[in-house]
Amino acid sequence: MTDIPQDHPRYLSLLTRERIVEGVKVGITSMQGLIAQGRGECFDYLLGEKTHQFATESERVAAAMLILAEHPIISVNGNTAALVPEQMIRLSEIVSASLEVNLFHRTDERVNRIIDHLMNNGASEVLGGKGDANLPLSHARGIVDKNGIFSADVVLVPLEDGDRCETLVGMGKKVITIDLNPLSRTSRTATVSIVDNVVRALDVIADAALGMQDWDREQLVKLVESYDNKVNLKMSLDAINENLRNMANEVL
Ligand code: PTJ
Repeated sequence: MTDIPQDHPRYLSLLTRERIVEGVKVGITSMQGLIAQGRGECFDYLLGEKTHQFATESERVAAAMLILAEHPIISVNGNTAALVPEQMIRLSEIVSASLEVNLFHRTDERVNRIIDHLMNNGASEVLGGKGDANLPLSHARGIVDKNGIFSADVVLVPLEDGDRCETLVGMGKKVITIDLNPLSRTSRTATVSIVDNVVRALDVIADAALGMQDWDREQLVKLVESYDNKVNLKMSLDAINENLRNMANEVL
């Protein structure tokens, strides 16, 4: 990995980039994952590279939804495996969710490498290796585990490509997404769309879930029911607009 000096003004962003590159080198992340990361970086820049209040709100609702779920699953792809393995494992333990590898650019080799990578990072079980059920999709993201995503009631899908999110919602599941692009089909079709960087979002969800451990079911349901995803998405676009207006004013 390239040595990034800690005093570099873009240290965190460059470190994240290095992690993705390393993921490609060791066969965890797809080449297309590099492009996805670049698109994400661009939206993060427009958002001011911080977790906004609207994101914290959707992250809290995601936490409540995961706690309420009977069979929650955290879906893992090549980007999240490279960027946030420990955070995904931590969240899965706090909300008692299973981890499942589900890839767009699927090869059995990469699925197994990601499973091994998560196990080496401390996961006790990782689904996705069986691929014994199919979602109604014409690409490899449709290959899932019967006792995993196929039978889940709530699925957290960080960094998605749209199709599967729509299909899962169509199957009656609640879908929580983490996607820096509020305009993506994923963000527009999810039940809860978290417009935040996955490297920041997962710990916010996990910490929120820890803070809700004493809550009763009624309180959790109330929080989930008070949430409006469309209003939240609008707030993210308003934040980008305002940020751009401020930056334009600074130029002159
Ligand atoms: O590992 P695979 O084969 O399953 O492939 C994974 C990728 C991500 C390559 C695949 O799902 C894909 O091509 O996704 P897209 O269509 O490029 O969409 C990825 C979305 O994630 C885009 O809207 C990006 O803005 C967003 N994104 C990228 N990096 C981050 C992000 N969102 C949050 N945090 C990030 N770090």
